[in-house]
Amino acid sequence: MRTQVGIIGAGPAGLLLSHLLHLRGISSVVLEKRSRDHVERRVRAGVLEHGTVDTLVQAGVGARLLREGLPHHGIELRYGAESHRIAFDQLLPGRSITVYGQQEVVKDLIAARLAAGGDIRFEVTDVALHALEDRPYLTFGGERLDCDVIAGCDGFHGVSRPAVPDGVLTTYERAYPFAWLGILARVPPSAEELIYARTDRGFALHSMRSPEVSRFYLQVPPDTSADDWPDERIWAELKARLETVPGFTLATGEIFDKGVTPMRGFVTEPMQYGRLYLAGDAAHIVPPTGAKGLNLAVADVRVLAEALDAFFATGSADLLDGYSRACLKRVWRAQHFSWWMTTLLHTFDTDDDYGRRLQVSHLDYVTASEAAATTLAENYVGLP
Ligand code: RFL
Ligand code: PHB
Repeated sequence: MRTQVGIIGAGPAGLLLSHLLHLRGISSVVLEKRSRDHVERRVRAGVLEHGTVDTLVQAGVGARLLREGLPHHGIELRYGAESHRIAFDQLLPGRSITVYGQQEVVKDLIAARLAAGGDIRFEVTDVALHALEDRPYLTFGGERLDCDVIAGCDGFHGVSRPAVPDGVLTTYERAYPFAWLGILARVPPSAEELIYARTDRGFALHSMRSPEVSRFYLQVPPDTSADDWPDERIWAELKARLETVPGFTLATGEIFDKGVTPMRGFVTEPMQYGRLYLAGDAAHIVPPTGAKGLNLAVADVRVLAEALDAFFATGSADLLDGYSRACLKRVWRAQHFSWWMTTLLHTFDTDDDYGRRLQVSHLDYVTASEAAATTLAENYVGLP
């Protein structure tokens, strides 16, 4: 078998890359180790930056997103007995975010690829990368796929990054001493916008998926299992962390999805080796507080698709050679923003009163100063 671009991973990065290449007349095959059903049900991100929405719409896969996605023009920061709105629409006229589940983006991309005759292999086993320096090929389940280029879009735990010889990549990492417990509940959202809440009991986030489904996150100890959190305990803790301002009551309902996510920042440099290009979580991850992971994956493959277009059209590898450099600027901005949001809102050490006062002072500043609020807003909706 032969294709121009062998893509490992049918997450947002791999699927969007395959679609963008198809629009440019470049062939690809996507190899995914999980089933289609599993990939389409995996509950993850929910916030799409302005530029991510533009990319999906321009690529012709945004019809349902425009119909069902929830445009948001601000977020709420809640701490002490105060709640403040960061008004994107006033600070950055014309820029907003859209709340639309990552698995819906994945479903839309899979449907578009299959409708166009795209080749996605689900449930493949033993994917391995070979001859990355010059004539790359992939093997899987007893088959061989020759390609000009390999795109490693297989997430943080994939096989692409470890296929690079030792000593080539430098990695940068930050671990956090807590995790997030995320749930989906069949209950209308209790507020129209996302609420990021800092409390002495830890961080909580109120988000949503639709007028009928709410999404919540709680800061929890890193070694927690979802089994430690029966529904009553989750609602009690969410109420304790979110019902902190007069007049706000949290509506509760049936919880139908629960998961624990570790919090980590990670970057690999460069994001390429020979004919292998890493994109999305395979190359970098962020703690979810800034809602940047999916958006970075989209930004990477936008750059990669253009570089591959130039490569196949003219034979010039200039853009491909500069792929990493072009992506890493945005990657590090997102790392910093995600670290900053995480530091601002989470409890690190319950005995650290000095640290707590610094957080509150910083929140007072962000909510009182237009300059500080604009910094948050422009990073949150996404830099150009
Ligand atoms: P993915 O989505 O992990 O997809 C990788 C795919 O590769 C497959 N794979 C393999 N296939 C073949 N062979 C192998 N050996 C393979 N190993 C792995 C996997 O099965 C999978 O299908 O990576 P991608 O495409 O780079 O996309 C990245 C995003 O998924 C991720 O950054 C976001 O979900 C992060 N994230 C958020 N990002 C946002 O932009 N906004 C948010 O609001 C947001 N919230 C979140 C998040 C991530 C979370 N979790 C659970 C990690 C909230 C949470 C709770
Ligand atoms: C979500 O809705 O899943 C979500 C929203 C904001 C974040 C992270 C996740 O920062």
